[in-house]
Amino acid sequence: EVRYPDRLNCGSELLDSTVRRFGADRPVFRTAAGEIWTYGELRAEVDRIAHVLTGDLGVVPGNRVLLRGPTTPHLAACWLAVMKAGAVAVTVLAAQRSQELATVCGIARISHALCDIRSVDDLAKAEIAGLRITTFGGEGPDDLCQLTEGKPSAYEAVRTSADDVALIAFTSGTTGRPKGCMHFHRDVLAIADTFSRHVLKPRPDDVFAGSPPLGFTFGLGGLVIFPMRAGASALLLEQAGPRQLLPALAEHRVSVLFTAPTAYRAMLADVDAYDISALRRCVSAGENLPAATWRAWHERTGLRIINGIGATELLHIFVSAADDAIRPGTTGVPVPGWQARIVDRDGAPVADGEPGLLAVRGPVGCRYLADERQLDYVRDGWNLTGDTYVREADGYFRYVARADDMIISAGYNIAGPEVEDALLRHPDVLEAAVVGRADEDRGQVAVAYTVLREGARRDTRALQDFVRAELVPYKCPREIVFVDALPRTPTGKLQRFRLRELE
Ligand code: 3SK
Repeated sequence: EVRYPDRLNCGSELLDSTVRRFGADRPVFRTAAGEIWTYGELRAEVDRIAHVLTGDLGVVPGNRVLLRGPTTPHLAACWLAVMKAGAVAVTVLAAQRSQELATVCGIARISHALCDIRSVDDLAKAEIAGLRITTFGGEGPDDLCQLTEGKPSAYEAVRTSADDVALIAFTSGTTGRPKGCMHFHRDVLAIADTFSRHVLKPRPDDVFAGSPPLGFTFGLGGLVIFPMRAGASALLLEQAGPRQLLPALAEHRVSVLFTAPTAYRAMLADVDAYDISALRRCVSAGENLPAATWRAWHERTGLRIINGIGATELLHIFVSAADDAIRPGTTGVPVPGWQARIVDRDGAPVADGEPGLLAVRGPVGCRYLADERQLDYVRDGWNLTGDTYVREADGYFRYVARADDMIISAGYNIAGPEVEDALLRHPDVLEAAVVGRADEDRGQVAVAYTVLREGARRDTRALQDFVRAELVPYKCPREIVFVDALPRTPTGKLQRFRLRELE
């Protein structure tokens, strides 16, 4: 169990305490352009911003501050300043547009925004009543760069309670209507002191990098909270697609990588061309990691991907495994500090080997802001993640599907991810998504939306024969639909419901 003092400010813990433990001269953030920020420089900038927030902008503890922009040291500094000022950070994705921003601001009753000058147009267009927008990275008199000038480079963090809300993370899930998840100051540290400390085991000389943006808690944890808790540094990339990641890993000697299964798969095409010998930890989350991708990455790089399941509701990863404990094709075991079990729709435990709903509890819990869906997510103190899983006899948790993604065909259950995994073992297939189509005779049949590797031939029969050779024939997709890309959320999650709408 992780325990914290009653008075706790996570921004101060991550910054001031780390400086005390490791010194101010160590690097904390790097950029693709070669910029390096030390912990001391970061602290000075964070403290100046905190002065602007509480002085010029009149922010008081508990005010909600929207943060928006590409992944940069300045955005991270703004997040830390909001923490130290005792305000509540609402970090949104640079990809979110005016309508979504207006919805988020309405739900979270946001009073202030700190926004990268390059991302301000959509926010300004949303014309949100009562919202005070301050830009950073610009030149005008109202830009943060001007406002911080001359401000003291020391700021005493507000003595927040461990249970004060520190951030509201929005999830639209894979289906729409955003929900705001409130997380406390202690939650921010708890994800570092559970998953990062016990599974990732970072070292102060590690260099972290990855693709998830800071508006997605996968990225906030992997690129800010975990490296800073360990006294390590992070390479913050504004462009972090598979094409940019590989050269960045090589050039900056990255040792810890956070990205999604599709990125690992896409990087396989070019990975041999880069020296990624500094890499020692590869984390995959955000979506199920197909065993085929795990094996291909291992074969090519010798690295064992740390798979994990996390959720915005629970801030970060709660089931995972590292090193020799990894079993490809499973997600892993509950992270120390967490408990997990499989239940049926009434909440009763399900036997090992049988599919059911994943239920977890631990140091972080789901707390939706003013949303009745809280009652579906939390039952009897257990968080129901919406995933169907099997707990194997050895205690490992194996992903089956999102609970509403099971295909039932002539009485047989078909888990889309199992068929996708089989398709991904074919050398021509880059991405696959398998959904159900209504069928008069069978109730549903499986249809596979497939993205081929460049130059591969569209051969439906060959792919169906391949799946039939890998799986029991009733799981073979009735139709293969070839597409250029799969629909995804801005955080990269597959939107199967969009494919189902096409059926
Ligand atoms: O949503 C997810 O899948 C996720 C994964 C890891 C860490 C955090 C999150 C939100």
